[in-house]
Amino acid sequence: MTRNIIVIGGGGHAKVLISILKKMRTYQIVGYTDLHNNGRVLGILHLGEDGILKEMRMKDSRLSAAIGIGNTSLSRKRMSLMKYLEDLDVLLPSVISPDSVVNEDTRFGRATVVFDGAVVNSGARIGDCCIINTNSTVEHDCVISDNVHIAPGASLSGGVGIGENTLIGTGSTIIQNVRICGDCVIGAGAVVARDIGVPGTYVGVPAVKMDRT
Ligand code: JB2
Repeated sequence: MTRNIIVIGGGGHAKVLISILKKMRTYQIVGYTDLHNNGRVLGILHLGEDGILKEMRMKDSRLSAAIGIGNTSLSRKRMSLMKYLEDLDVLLPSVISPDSVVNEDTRFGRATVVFDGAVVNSGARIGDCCIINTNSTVEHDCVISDNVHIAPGASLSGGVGIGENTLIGTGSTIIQNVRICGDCVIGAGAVVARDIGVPGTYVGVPAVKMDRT
């Protein structure tokens, strides 16, 4: 039986999420919420702002939502939106593209999304509200904390650990068993070969901390 789902946000990230939800055929997409009316997004209507969810939840005890905001400047907001939705008792399923590869013995938290072409290998543990973006790789036994964004094409070798709120940039590479603490930004194309224990922005090959962070 299909369930009703609301997409939170109506930008580019939401557009990709909507196309994946359509492919899954598990959910009926009722509409999207956004501060602005961006018009129809892949045919999906703007419902209004997030406040509308309270009324919708009262009418539908199994109402689900998927957070479709990936903008790095709104990363903290993703977590506060998740809390808001939890308080409303809205269901927050993980959304896993049928065109990703997710192997046996993997776990995903609430409101986590896995986009097309991503590979998540056995033993990986992924927290709440994470984005495993297009064509990224999370190898065996990686442990990813809450609100981590693995950007398109990034590659995590086996046994990597990532702390909360960290962004692993597009096309970057994290060598096996490396630990990266929370609140880091790993720049696009960087290669991280050693543990990072201090929050900040790290760029280059091998990745080094930028002075101003
Ligand atoms: O509190 C909010 C809120 N704050 C901003 N509630 C809701 N429901 N929506 C909110 N928004 C909306 O999120 C903004 O009004 C905007 O329409 C949307 C964010 O869209 P934007 O195009 O800025 O980013 P995005 O998150 O869709 O995509 C970014 O991140 C992806 C990972 C882009 O950088 C993409 O290129 C990238 N792939």
